[in-house]
Amino acid sequence: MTCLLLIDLQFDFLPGGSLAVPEGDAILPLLNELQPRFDLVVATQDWHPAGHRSFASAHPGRELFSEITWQGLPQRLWPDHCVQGSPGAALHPGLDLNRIEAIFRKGTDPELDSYSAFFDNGHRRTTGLSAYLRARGVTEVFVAGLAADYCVYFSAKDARSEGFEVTVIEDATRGIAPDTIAAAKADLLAKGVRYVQASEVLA
Ligand code: VGL
Ligand code: ZN
Repeated sequence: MTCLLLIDLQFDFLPGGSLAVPEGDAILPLLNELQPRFDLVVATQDWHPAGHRSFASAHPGRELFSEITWQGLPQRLWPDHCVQGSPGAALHPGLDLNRIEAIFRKGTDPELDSYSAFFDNGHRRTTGLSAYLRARGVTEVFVAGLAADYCVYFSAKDARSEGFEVTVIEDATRGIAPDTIAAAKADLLAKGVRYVQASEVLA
């Protein structure tokens, strides 16, 4: 069983959103074309309560995009984004939702960030995604969406450490910055994650 895991295709991560990933909207048609090639399609939503600790606005005097230590973990300070129920948190209508069997929400703990679809950044709590995928007989997870250097990266890393075969569909992702995109790819390749282009999946 193969699963396509579609990460955080929400207005706030797309051009015009508060934490826009460059060209994030360019991958939507490709993601729709890819979906029928998989046994199962699952999506995630970054879903923060207002005033979330990953927001720079929750740390007066700290600079936007700077990195602090919070609860013993490195924490980058983001613009307010994906606030629960806000328009920016909605999945983009350009993404075909009909084949998506489940949507896993993450980042709901007000004090702790969660880049990965599987665990919060401290690996303190599971989202239940691993158990769900295993119960559905999934052995191979393909990851696509946003952002290549944060939520796609951490989701692929956790999927691998949870024992799944993992592939990142590289041209079906976009990232925030070239240096962190490259570092994420190098680390995932070293951990046994495969990288392919969408044309290889569609062939
Ligand atoms: C993400 C930063 C903060 C992501 C989520 O979806 O990659 N990045 N929250
Ligand atoms: Zn977030």
